[in-house]
Amino acid sequence: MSRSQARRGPAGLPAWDRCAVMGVVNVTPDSFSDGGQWFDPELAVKRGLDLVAQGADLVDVGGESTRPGAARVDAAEELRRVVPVVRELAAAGVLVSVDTMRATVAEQALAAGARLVNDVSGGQADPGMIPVVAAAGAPFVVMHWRGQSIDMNNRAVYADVLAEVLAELRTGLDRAVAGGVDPERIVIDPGLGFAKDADHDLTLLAHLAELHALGRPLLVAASRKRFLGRVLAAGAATPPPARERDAATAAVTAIAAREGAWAVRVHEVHASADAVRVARAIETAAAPGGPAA
Ligand code: PMM
Repeated sequence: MSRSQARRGPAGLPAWDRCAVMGVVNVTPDSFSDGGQWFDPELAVKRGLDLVAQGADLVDVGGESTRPGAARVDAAEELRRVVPVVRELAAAGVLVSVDTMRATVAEQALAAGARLVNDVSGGQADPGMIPVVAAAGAPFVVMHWRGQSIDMNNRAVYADVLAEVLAELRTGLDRAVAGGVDPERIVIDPGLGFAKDADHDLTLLAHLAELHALGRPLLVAASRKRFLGRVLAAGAATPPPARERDAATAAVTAIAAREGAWAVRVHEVHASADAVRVARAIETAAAPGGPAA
């Protein structure tokens, strides 16, 4: 599959001629990367609009932290956090994605104007999710996931991480399609940091192009994650904090764009928006009849 074929997005969303940038707004008190910063709904809406001004093509709104060890929030609280923010951003013309493992949250967020359901469990956490997504005809992210965050690090055991993630993603895809989700609307995601240690994440990034074997658009969400902290620590005991990992995140964005990812999911949009545009310009230059021709 060529890079531009691989980059084609899911049915039901606009098409971009480059890797898209999904900005993150976590309406949570406790996310590892930005916990508490956008917990107030007004600030969360403002943040979403700022991310669009910085070049985000979509904004992913979530109300539940999935950091390793995180406990779940209840559904009522998640709804209270997410739905008003989705509604306001959608009303302002923002293309909104909802980051949730709960069918009720997905359903109400779609009714409030969300256009994409980003479920880190790929429909495994809530048996109601796939029917809701199928009935709504919504684009759906199926991420590689082995269980809830509370103990996911215990599941970071692989003989061959690439082969196992590919096989488990294929199972996730099949599960969604069997439940009535249009395959053309499915996006896959290797789930960096979810039941994976830093070496697993790096191995998956080294073989991103092989994930195109699944024939679906690819979302890469490396932003500020632990593996970047470990790389940047370069052997020192303490990694830099999450908010000091944005340049490293933009480096992954450039690589993901080069490898034909459909989109990257990032907390700080500016540098990644630049990176995807530079990657696109280089791709154009490489094509026959490129800019110098
Ligand atoms: N990671 C987080 C949250 N949502 N969604 C997808 N599709 N892929 C991911 O890797 C992913 C995600 C955790 O990061 P955050 O708490 O900083 O948002």
